[in-house]
Amino acid sequence: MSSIYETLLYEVKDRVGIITINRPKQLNALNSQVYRDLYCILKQIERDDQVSAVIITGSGEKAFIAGADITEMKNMTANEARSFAILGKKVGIAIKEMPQPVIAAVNGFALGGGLELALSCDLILAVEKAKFGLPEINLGIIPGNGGTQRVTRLTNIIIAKELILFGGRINAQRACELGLINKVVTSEEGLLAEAMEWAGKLVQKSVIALSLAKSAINNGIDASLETALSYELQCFAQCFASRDQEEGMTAFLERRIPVFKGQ
Ligand code: CO8
Repeated sequence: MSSIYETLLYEVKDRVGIITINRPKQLNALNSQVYRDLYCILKQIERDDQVSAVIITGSGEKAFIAGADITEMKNMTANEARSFAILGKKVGIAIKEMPQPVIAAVNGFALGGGLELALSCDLILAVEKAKFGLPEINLGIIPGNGGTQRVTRLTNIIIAKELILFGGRINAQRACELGLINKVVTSEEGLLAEAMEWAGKLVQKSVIALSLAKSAINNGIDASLETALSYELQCFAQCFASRDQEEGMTAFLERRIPVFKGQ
């Protein structure tokens, strides 16, 4: 595995781009450089038609990401904190807007900005020992990269308040029961294999249909039902401008497996 990025490792395997946050000594804490590197790699992948799905994971055995980097944040002014949060927000928007689905493979602690990054992804798998939480309140701050909003939307307002006001941790099983993550993987070694299996299923699909489905869900969620249904309708119609639609339906009628080309 090689990388031109200071804080990340990146490799492509079977059309799946695997990004590993690589600051194991700091439990992969997110400093400005990580956010900048993540933004650049995501923008690079967005344009890469050889990559049809993405996995984000953390290096080392302990943590996915133990939050934003407290050493860097400690002496920030309010203006500097705003600029830092804007960097994080750009990463979330890049994940939302890229056509490829992004899977978070949570290999340990996913705290603060780490949980927020996972929740920006499309799907989340976690090892049994993973711990989730928004401990910002214990540092005299609040979540700043979507925690107050995404946790509330995925669970409900009182669960979000429990997690954010107490700043405690929950285990992977509870996170799954609350609807914060998709699946708990029992063996630690099996996490990347399972993430690759999920990604492997996704790369068989039409990247156009995947991106339109992702867009309809992500953009519809915050709109009124009427507006969201109109947007879904447009996305549905847009599928019919693709060869993949023709291939999918032809393959069905010819009783064969479709070969989608992302066109
Ligand atoms: N920032 C910087 N360094 C960290 C962080 C972090 N978030 N987490 C761990 N480290 C460092 C430790 O300082 C330690 O360094 P050293 O070896 O030099 O002393 C090393 O990683 C190992 O950590 P521990 O010794 O603490 O390991 P433990 O196994 O004892 O504990 C924990 C693991 C429980 C994960 C513990 O490290 C911990 O509580 N970490 C901090 C968790 C936290 O509070 N996270 C939230 C940070 S605030 C935040 O995320 C705001 C997000 C806003 C985003 C807005 C901008 C986009």
